[in-house]
Amino acid sequence: MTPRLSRATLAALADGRGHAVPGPAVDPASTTVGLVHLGLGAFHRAHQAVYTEDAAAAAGDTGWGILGVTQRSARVAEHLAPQDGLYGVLTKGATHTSLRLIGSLRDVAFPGERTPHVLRTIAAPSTHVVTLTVTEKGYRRRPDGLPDLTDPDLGSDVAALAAEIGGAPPEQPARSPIGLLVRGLALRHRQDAGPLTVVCCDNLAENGRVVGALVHELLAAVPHAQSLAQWVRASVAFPSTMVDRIVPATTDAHRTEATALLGLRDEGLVVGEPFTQWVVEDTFAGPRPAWERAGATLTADVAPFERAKLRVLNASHSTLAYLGALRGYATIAEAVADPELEAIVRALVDEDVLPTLEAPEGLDLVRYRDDVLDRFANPNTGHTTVQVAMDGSAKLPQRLLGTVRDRLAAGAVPTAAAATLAAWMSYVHATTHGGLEVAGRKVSLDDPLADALASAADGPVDGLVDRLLAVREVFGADLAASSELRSAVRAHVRTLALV
Ligand code: CS2
Repeated sequence: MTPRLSRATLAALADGRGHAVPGPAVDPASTTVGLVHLGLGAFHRAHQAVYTEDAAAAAGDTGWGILGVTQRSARVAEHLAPQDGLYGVLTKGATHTSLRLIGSLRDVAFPGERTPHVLRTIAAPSTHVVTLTVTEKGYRRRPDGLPDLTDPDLGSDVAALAAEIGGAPPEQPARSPIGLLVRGLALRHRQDAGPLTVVCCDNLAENGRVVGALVHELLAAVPHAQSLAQWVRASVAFPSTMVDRIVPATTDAHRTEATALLGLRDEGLVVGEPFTQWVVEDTFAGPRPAWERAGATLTADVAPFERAKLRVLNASHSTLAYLGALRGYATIAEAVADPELEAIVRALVDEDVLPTLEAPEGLDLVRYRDDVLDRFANPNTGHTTVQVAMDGSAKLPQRLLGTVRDRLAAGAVPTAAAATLAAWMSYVHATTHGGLEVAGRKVSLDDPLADALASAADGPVDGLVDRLLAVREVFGADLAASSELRSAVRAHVRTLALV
């Protein structure tokens, strides 16, 4: 059996016949933790961890090791801990595959009983940055943006926070990412460990501002948190960022390919396309990795980049995911190769999205659209329609409904954007009514609001659009009341042959 990747097996390999895989670029043994990451999924490992490693290597910094925290599944920690945090990034281009190793992950934790360790690391004076990729739904926000205090996980963290502000030791297992973050901030405040920067790397519009507001709203709901809230206002920065790299789920085929290249088995392997981009608002409260030396753009204003990326790339992605899955395509590459679907996506971008955007400096939006479609067409990432289709109720408000609102406000009917909503509604209907079959596999709805959506989708099909538009968590009261939007979505649902 091929040995497992770890510091020891890697060293043995290098001493012996060696291997052709580069990295890690930093020496994991001499790196200390300076950054805590919440949400140790594949995306972080293929994106920010790579930038952090390259920045540390370029600047000769040894203080930017990462403590990666995974709350969704203990498996990630189980995969990475025996590998000393080492893992590979397999880059799948249209014509070229490469593998490199990353060593910047110094420690991995599934909070549970390691909660005190995570909180103490957030509070350590040597930690300066907390990054987050916990997905749109991970923030437990209500549709009005306030923290959902009825969420039992968040509720449990708020109770722990109140006790900790009163002097209790930080021991109760953390259950929500935002609760964990705020409890870490509370300990840092208590220990007077200095300023901190919280960098949201999720696909949320104005993500830094959103997370900052969420933290403050949460503190406003906790007794005796005034001095903590004041400290957060003065000492914690929440820059916005735009993150971009297509990172499909790792498959056994990817693992086999990586094993052949490395000569070691890697249970932490992640996969990405060659393209990668990170635009970060340069408003840090303290030190940060020299990410600009790794190719990131540090700028005063991220909003135009973020908006263009969410509205062009992510909205097109969702459109291809829903329409593609409905047509039985397994991958985004197959979906975009269908000329009818490509035309629908181009219409979305040209007719509804571009009129709502201001081009970020140096970016030609038409070219950006074409580049995005080329990236989707890469046949080797294997990014599935079903993966992108997941969590639509949390994703669409961020990537599509801003466009819809802006178009309606400008007096235009967002006919093309309505096609994406119709595709989503048809997908919700199909996946909750006996399941949808995609490439021989039954697909059911994977969404934080799955139950509510399933009951809304139930009933006479000609009322489907009305019932789904009435789901306030997704559409708010304004879009539910828009008769223009309703008719446009209905017309598309009809052409999708549902009604
Ligand atoms: C995708 C994104 O799964 C999805 O919803 O649209 O994860 C997308 O691949 C990334 O945002 C690309 O940067």
